[in-house]
Amino acid sequence: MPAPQAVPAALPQERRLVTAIPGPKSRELMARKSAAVADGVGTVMPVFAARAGGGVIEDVDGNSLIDFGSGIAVTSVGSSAEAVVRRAAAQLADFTHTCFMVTPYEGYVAVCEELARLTPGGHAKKSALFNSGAEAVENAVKIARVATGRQAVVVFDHGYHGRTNLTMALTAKNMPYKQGFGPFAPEVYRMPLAYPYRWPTGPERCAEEAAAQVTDLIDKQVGAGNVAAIVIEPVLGEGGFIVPAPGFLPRIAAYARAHGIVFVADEIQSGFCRTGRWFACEHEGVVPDLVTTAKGIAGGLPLAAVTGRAELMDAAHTGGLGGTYGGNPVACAAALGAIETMRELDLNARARRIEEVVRDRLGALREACPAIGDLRGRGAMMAVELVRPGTKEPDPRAAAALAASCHAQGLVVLTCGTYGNVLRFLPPLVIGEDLLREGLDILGGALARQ
Ligand code: PLZ
Repeated sequence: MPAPQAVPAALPQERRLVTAIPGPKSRELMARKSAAVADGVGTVMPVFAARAGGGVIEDVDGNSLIDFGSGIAVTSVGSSAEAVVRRAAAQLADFTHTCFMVTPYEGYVAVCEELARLTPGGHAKKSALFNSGAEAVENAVKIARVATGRQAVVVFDHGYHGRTNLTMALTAKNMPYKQGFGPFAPEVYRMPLAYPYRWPTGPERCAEEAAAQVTDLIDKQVGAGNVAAIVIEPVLGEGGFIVPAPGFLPRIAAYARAHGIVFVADEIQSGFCRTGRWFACEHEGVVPDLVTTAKGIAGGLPLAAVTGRAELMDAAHTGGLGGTYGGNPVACAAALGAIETMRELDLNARARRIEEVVRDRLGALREACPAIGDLRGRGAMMAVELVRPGTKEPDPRAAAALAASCHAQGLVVLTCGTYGNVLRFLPPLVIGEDLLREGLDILGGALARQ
């Protein structure tokens, strides 16, 4: 079998601007969007996609944009990656759906076998498949509750876990995720996060002090014996690409273990090679009881999973977990193609190389640009936090202006962060180094003009 291709041959890997951004066809489609699509569904750029692959997105006007977003960390193997298309197309021709809960199929089982192999820890593992990240997180909480007989769920400042009712409650940020959508699910307790850049006493003691605060708050306010699960992103995504101070995750995991609490790593954004390891927990040797995955798992098709200790996963009664489409056969075929691509092309190594290039370029810029308060991240999950020069005061307007300038020059970048002042870089892991450097040059130019 030929090795999976990184990049579709038919899609030139170049930035090419042939109209203003957005072009006339995108403007026309935006007008139709405004008339037909609910205003609550926003878009980062008013540009409509026609084709995408490798490190580029081609729009309906023939512009080719450099992609530093991967559709929010989804197309790690590239959009329409060869092995994803090949396997999904074959599955489409065979059958599109039977419902795994009615007449099962091999692809679902094969994805669960891969998840058992790839997620951290050598213990016996099982999985259940779902459609979205939020659904996976909800199910992790269901499993932790039924396994422990406890109700409370502990989450963290700056955490993001989804937009459904329970996951809105788990998510930290009010606007835009929660405002007006309550009441929220009960028994959710939010704890301080070891955020090195903003820790009051500085980064050195951050892990230890934050972990002490968390365990003290749980003990005093919740009672460890009432906690079913601690849910945390090993590298925080929407909340600002925050890498918790080293030592924080292992301390929290140890506390969970000591008190019979299920430690859930939400690896929906950080998983599947994004940070240069299969899962971000591995950077600190943390073995979670349950892992939630989605996004990068299936090369762009909707698929999500909860994977974990077999005895926990088996705690729910038969029929207690499921959903009509969970583990759709086409999505499972795509996942097997995506995982094949990650292995064959060693995308963990590519993510680590992307980190090197980004740190090299933006690290040099940092000296000259006092608006960059922090440069952080792991692998191909990197970000700059923008502040008013000489202070740590968040500057969301600078982030928005920089993003707009990049967009106008054909570079897709996203913002994030509790204060909206973080620019994040999530290129497909298969992006060519020339395109990566060109994108960083655009960004560098925009930062220098700040
Ligand atoms: N957990 C860690 O990053 C999704 C959200 C985009 P779904 N992040 C992108 C938006 O504005 O809706 C995410 C995540 C982490 C859970 C989720 C939720 O995954 O597939 O969007 O439901």
